[in-house]
Amino acid sequence: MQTATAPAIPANRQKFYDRLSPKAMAPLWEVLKGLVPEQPKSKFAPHVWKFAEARPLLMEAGDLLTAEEAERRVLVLENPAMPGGSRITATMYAGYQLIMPGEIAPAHRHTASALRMVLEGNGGYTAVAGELTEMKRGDLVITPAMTWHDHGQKEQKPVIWVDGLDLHMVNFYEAAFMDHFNDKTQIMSKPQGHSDAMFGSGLGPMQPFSPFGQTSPIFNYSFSKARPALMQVAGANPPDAHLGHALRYVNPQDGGWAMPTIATWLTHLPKGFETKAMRSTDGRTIVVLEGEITIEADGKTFTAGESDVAGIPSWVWTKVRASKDAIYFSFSDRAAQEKLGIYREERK
Ligand code: GTQ
Repeated sequence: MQTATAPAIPANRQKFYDRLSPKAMAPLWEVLKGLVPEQPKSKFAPHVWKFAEARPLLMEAGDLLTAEEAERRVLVLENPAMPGGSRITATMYAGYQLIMPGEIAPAHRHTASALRMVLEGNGGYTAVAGELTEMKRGDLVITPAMTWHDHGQKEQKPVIWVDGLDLHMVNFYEAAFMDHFNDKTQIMSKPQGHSDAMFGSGLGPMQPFSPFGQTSPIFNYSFSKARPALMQVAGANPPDAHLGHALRYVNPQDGGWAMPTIATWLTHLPKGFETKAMRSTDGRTIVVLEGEITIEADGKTFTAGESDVAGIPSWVWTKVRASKDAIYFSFSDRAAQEKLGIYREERK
């Protein structure tokens, strides 16, 4: 757009530029404004994906191919401003994943960190680094970088969750590796509940150790713990004007975000409550777990109900209103941005 309004390049300058390009050089002054913008202007659009539309398509995919054939049977949530980009926001990948009864999504590992927000189908499981965890609606299950993980469903109903991965951040740095395990499932070396017992009860091992580096050693933040905590806090305190009632998922090792790149938190808004406008440099994804919200982002209004997913780009003024008592999960690249010292927010 800047080039459209920019004055034509004088012939002598253009001649000079033409001599630069064969030498793999270019004049900064032609591109400076785009390289160093005055403020973020996201290329991405705010958008809501309706679970009622996604679910039947996901089930059709279930008929088309097995989880094993697909490796991961996922409908990628494509930001409408960048079809084919496999991005929900600038840096985050998200998708609805389906496992059919009896299926296994085979074990692999990769540099990208992953989270799952479980929507449907108790009885599904994820195994991470030799430990299995059952997946129940609202559970946040995380897969630290380079840990073996496989998914499956033992019961007679489909399992569906939302995947969030930092793979675009990893790919941006051209730092991505991935391996396949030599078997469909990994060997279980720890009993179920082991990580939670060791790290998730307000206690910790006497000899400090961090099995997953900078990622939290708790890999299932269960909704059965998170929901009552959120509601108890909400019952005892007034909501924050911009955040509502919000609690973040914490790495018990250092008090920081649960994942080194991805910030995750849980919000409750009482029916009728509307947050004040806020904008921040992180690109945010919302998964509605209960009730219904209306999101006003960049001057557009979207409604998101249970299991719907919203993508909100960087630096757009955003307000959220609860049309029904609502609980929703959010993830964003804020954790990475804070480490890089670039995160900013503004509140009205
Ligand atoms: O479950 O490991 O949606 O590797 C995309 C890539 C899920 C996974 C995705 C993956 C996974």
